[in-house]
Amino acid sequence: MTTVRVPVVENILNANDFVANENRKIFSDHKIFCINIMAAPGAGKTALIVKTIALLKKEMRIGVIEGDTASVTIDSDKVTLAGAPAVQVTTMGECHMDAMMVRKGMEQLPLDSLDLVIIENIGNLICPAEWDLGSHANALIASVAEGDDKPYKYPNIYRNLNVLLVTKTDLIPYVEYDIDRFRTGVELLNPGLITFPTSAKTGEGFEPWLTWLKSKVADAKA
Ligand SMILES: Nc1nc2c(ncn2[C@@H]2O[C@H](COP(=O)(O)OP(=O)(O)OP(=O)(O)O)[C@@H](O)[C@H]2O)c(=O)[nH]1
Ligand SMILES: [Mg+2]
Repeated sequence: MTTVRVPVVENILNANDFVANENRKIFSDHKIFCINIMAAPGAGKTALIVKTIALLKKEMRIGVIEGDTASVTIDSDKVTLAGAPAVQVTTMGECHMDAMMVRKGMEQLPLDSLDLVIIENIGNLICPAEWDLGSHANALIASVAEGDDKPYKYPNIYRNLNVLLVTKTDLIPYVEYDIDRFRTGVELLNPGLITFPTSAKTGEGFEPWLTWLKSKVADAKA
């Protein structure tokens, strides 16, 4: 059987990339650094975002675009409570966000008064990998509770990343997790990928992650 790339799918992706490039330019024109955070459901995206806001909000202004498959405000409420403006974008069951959804979210954020925009993508290790949202960086959160074999089983999402956060490191004593096996799998797919082991529960590992993020925000201002 031969595999053909269906033209209509290609057109949709091309249209998405066009809007994504516009989004990136809008962020850049506002001197905002935008990061797209992807992960499996429950990996700890919101917990990491909330902790990051708590530790950085005195130094910079952060806005969040929260993607969810259903119209619930559970995550955006947590972000608002942490002290950052949050916009809820509902994908109506779709397994990923696209650039148009991000545009709608951007339009509701006070871009003139922000330094950093964080997008929390839909919890999924397959669909989000295909879609450029117009961020400046793609991040993946891989919690230790998911197991050390994920780079081998979900390779695509690891290929187009700029930064990787290994989260819930406080759980390592309680789960079977070989960080060397995990890192070997990542290295095969994305050599030299910058990786930060962190725990949103204990705060362990946040310092290097925040230093990296602050340097990106500073670069966006230059
Ligand atoms: N022990 C531990 N638990 C964590 C950590 N980070 C998050 N959790 C817990 O993991 C669960 C899921 O965390 P969330 O931050 O909601 O995960 P998420 O990726 O945003 O989930 P979805 O948005 O539903 O895909 C919650 O019960 C958190 O308290 C961590 O570093 N250590
Ligand atoms: Mg969440």
